Amino acid sequence: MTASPKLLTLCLITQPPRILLGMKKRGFGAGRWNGFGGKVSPGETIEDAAKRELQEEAGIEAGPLTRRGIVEFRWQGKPDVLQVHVFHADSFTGDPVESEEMKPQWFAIEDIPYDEMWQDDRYWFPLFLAGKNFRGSFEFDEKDNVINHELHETAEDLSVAA
Ligand code: 6U4
Repeated sequence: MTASPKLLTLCLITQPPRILLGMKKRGFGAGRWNGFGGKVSPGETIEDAAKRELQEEAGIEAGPLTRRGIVEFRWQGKPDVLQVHVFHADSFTGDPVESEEMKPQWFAIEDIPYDEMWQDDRYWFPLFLAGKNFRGSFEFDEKDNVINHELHETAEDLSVAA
């Protein structure tokens, strides 16, 4: 049986030629570079959660956020489904600061450290970076290797709440 998906956010700031990523220091995904985000709290909109997590983890306030992708993750033999809503901002206020959860760092977009990120990122980041909207679904084995995936660009306006 498939459980109802858990809603999470992931926020990426780009200011070409650079992108802001954070090293996750603890909890789920620790040791990987990623965007900033986490679980949507009860009663909170997904976009408000994206803003809150960016503030909590990187100490910055997002400018206008655009939802660009919806990606589902599942693990072989486990019922949980994570539905991650991927947001983009190209402006923010404040200076990125290290939090208990994340260590922010700017990377050149051409040097994104895919080998130290979730494996799915190398599939959908190119669509994200090309300005496309996308939907996808990834299945991992117990070592977090991608064993199945589906990914497509979508013409849907994802900025409108589903
Ligand atoms: P709180 O409630 O703050 O403890 P938090 O622990 O921050 O929540 P967490 O760690 O569950 O939330 O959030 C996980 C973060 O990792 C979210 O931003 C979504 C992201 N994430 C999860 N699986 C991912 C994957 N396969 N690829 C990816 N990001 C993923 O790029």
